[in-house]
Amino acid sequence: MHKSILIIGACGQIGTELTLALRDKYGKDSVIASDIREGNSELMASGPFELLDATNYEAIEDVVMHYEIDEVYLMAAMLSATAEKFPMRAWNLNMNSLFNVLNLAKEKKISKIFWPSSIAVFGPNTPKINTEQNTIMEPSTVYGISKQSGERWCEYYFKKYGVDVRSVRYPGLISWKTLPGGGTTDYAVEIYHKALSDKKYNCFLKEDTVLPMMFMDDAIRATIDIMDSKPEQIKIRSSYNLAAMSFDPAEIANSIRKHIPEFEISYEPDFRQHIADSWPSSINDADAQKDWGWKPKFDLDKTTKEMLKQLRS
Ligand code: AKB
Repeated sequence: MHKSILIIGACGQIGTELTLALRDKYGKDSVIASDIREGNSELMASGPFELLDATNYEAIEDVVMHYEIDEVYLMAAMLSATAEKFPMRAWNLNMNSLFNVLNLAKEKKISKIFWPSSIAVFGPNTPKINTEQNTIMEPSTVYGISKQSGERWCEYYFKKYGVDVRSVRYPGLISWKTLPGGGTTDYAVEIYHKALSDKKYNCFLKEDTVLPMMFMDDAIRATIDIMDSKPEQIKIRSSYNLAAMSFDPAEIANSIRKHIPEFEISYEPDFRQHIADSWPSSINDADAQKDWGWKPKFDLDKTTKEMLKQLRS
């Protein structure tokens, strides 16, 4: 069946790879990339692109009507570290963009939505190890508050208006094509770039800060799999816990040393330490495994091998 897909926030860390993967799967003209700014040359050359502000309902509606869009992936958001600096801007972007697509679906102008949540929905009072799907959720960051509120609204729109919205709580994502921007888990990408360019890295988190992480290929596969699942398989309409691996900065440094023995890491924690300390160390994703067959493929050493290989070439 032919379908038309719109990706909002297509030029960011996830959006870039998601756009390319969906174009591979459905053909380039079926996937419309959009963002507030242009993306890298690979993305821009890969198919249609629209400049689009995720907070502008009419502009999104125009694009949806013009391309007869069926599905929207809303990847535009302000991440945890930047959101602490600009709380109101983060709230406006993260919430208004979500309401825009939820309302388009409520008005039957689109039929399916993907919206990413995050481990940031959990907070300092949440049990840290093997964090359950349903547990104490008292996020203490602006970003986390916006993601938790977003989850509540997604479930509300599903129950009240039958909106087919699907979501996962991404852990920190590690990728080589596009740099992340403004997150607390960004160190796990920067470290590979610095290992290759300088053979050393000054980490903004403490050496024993364990966080849940995932390689981008796994994250893209999870995103496409949950969207491809039958509606009755999606039993959770807020957002699914999703896990692959957990490690601290000292462990990722050791993994890098298997390839670059002289690599050195130092630690200079900043305000992001406080954010990281409020998040879980590991995640229980049994529901995603059971409901739609989720299974990760990349552990830390496999991720390191792939990151160094790709960044070297
Ligand atoms: C961030 O660090 O803000 C994001 C996230 C965990 O959602 N990568």
